[in-house]
Parts: sequence; structure tokens; C-alpha cells
Amino acid sequence: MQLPSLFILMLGLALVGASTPEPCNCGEKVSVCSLAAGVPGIPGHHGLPGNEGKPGAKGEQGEQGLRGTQGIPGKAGPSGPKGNQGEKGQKGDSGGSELELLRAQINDLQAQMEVLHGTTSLTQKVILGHIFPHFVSVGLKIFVSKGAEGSYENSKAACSHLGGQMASPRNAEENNALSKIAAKLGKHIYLGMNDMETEGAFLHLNGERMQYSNWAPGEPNSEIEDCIEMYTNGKWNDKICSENRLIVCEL
Ligand code: MMA
Ligand code: CA
Repeated sequence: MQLPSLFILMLGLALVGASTPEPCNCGEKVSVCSLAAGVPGIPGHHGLPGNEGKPGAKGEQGEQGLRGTQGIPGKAGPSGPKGNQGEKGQKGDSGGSELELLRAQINDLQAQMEVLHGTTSLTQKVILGHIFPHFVSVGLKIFVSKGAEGSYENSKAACSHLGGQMASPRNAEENNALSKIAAKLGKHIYLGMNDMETEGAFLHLNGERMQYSNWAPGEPNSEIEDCIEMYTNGKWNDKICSENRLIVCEL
């Protein structure tokens, strides 16, 4: 070791020995304390992910899927030996095998849709029947009732609470379907339409002008009767809105 280096080392050692370390009061002198204790190192990196877990138990076998659609035709086989020439045939229909294939696939889809429609309408009946002891389905509409009664405003609130609205038949088919519930329970039903705003101008709940009606003879006959009740025979009568009538909603 050369002399200047040795000198520097000696000087360094003397300085370290001379400094009496201060008592550590970390609350007040953070920088001094951390110097005395050594600067903390940079946190290490995250470890690598652990090994993969064991595979879970095998699940139960699922139900059989729906029948698939017809596949595209396979490749043509090798040609056979040449046959004798036949008689000339009649002119055939235009279009090729691709069109026939599409037709077959559409037929397939139609058959599958019929099966699906059957199962969904059955499921709907089972589920709806549990919630609503009285219901009738007509086109895309379903009239439902739990058998409870209420005023026009009560019924309106109850039906919107269900996510539907008061029964509002818009044609003879719907009116006939709804009348079956009235007849079965022997009760009158308030319909959704009313002429509260303008006497004689019956409106639907969405504000549309009423197009279809099935008034009983002589009805509507009163300015103070702003609501409509359906009789058990399906005919309509304008009626005050505060009576209690069978609550039937449409979904
Ligand atoms: C009669 C008839 C109706 C009217 C009710 C009121 C029973 O039917 O006049 O048009 O709405 O009375 O209760
Ligand atoms: Ca009336």
C-alpha cells in the first residue's frame, strides 16, 4: 500500500473513532437516524407465480344438444365405368344443389324453431301459472291476474309495479281472450283506457286515441264515468273509477 492511501485510511479511521454516536431520536431527526442505521434498500421484485394447482374433479355430463343442421355435401367419389347412353330427358328446373341444400337447412331450422316454441311456451305456462293463477295468452300479449281487486288507480299502480300495464284489449281477439278471465271469475275488470282528460275521447295509457271498442248497447252514457269496465260477456260499460274491480294486467 502506498503512503498517501495509508494516510487517508488512517485519517478516516480516526474520524470514525472520534465521533460519539448521538442517541437516536427518530421522531425528531429522521435523516440522522436513518444514516446511522443504514439507508433501507429498494424493495425486491415480486416473486414468480407458484406452481399450477391440481386439476379439479370431472364435471357431470351435460344434456344432449339440439340436432345440428345438414352439412355440406362430401367430395364426389371416383367415376364408375361408362354406361350405355340413355334416352334424352326433359328440361330440368333451374338452380343447383346449393339451393337445395339451403332449402333443406331452412326446413331443419323451421323444425327446430317449432320444437323450441313448444318448450318455451310450456315453460312459460308452468312459471306464469305459479305466479298468476289466472292467465291467458293471445298473440304476443299475456293477460294475468292474481284474483285481487282494486280501484282504477290501484290497478294501474299494481300493473306498472309488475312491469306491465292494465289490460287494454286492442282488437276482438284480445277482447275475447280477456273476457275469459272475467267469465271464469264472474267479475268485472277495469280496462286501461279512460276519458279523464276530454269527455268522450277515450285514450290508452300511452296517450294514443282508442281505436277498437266493444261497448254494450247504450254505452258510453255518462260524463262522470271516465273509466271502462268489462262485463263477464266481454262488453264494455263506462264506469266511475272508484269501484273495486278484478285487477288484470297485460304483459
Ligand atoms: C247502469 C248503466 C250503466 C252505468 C251503471 C252505473 C248497471 O248499469 O246505466 O251505463 O254505468 O248503471 O252503475
Ligand atoms: Ca255507463
